[in-house]
Amino acid sequence: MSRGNLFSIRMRSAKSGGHISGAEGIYERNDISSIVKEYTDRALIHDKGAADEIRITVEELKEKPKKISSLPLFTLNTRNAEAAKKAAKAILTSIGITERAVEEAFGALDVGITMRGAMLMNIEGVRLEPDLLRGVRVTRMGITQKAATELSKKLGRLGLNNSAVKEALVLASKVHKYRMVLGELCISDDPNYTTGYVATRTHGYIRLPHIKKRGVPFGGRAFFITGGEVKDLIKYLQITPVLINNIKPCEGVVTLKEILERKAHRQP
Ligand code: PML
Ligand code: MG
Repeated sequence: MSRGNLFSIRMRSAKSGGHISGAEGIYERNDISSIVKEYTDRALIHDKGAADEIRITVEELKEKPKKISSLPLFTLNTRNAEAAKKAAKAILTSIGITERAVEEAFGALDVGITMRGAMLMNIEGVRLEPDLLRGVRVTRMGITQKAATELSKKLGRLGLNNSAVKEALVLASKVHKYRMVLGELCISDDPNYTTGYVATRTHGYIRLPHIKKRGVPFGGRAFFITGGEVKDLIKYLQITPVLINNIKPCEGVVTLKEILERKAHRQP
């Protein structure tokens, strides 16, 4: 990704007005037609049903992307939704997010509405995004070809080389680069995808298997944020182009205790 201008390619699809899927990346001009095909195919065969509306945006970036590393990735051995929630709570409260906020986030992700974007919550659980129905969609992020190959290799060793993991890791890595964001909770809205994650700058990206029961067609993301200008944060999340060019370790299954203890040895 060195020569020529870069393009943000974004897709979102809907059925009867409801959100079905989204995908996003930063690519070179030569890749545009194959990516548009890939995103269209994906929208047409989604587990949530075939979309009746697919919107694809191809836009040249006016700004050079900021290059960042991915968050390190871990998986916990959570066996059911209760264990996943307990682990999410332990990790998120260890950095100052209140238990109430984590409860609020789980509650809001469970009401049966899938927002297009993420919720923004302060550490007390108060919603701060200007549009409570749409949320804030993170856009203009991607991964260099070299880093993508490296990530596929590392995830492949763990049997995790799929687009759900890769795209969520890229998104979370962009989000957590911004200091105002303390933590994230994500539950997939795909009915067949039951692994969610929490992320923080100190702990990394921690996958939580069985966070929801198979067949549940809703989910979403909550970002827990601390003091600062919400409009600057939204501008960063939506507008600032970010490219992952370095991959941090991707580890297999670890214990919650290890995650909580490792925190102390990491640079925030
Ligand atoms: C989604 O795209 O709906 C969210 C995917 C979360 C991926 C969690 C993981 O397996 O790491
Ligand atoms: Mg999804």
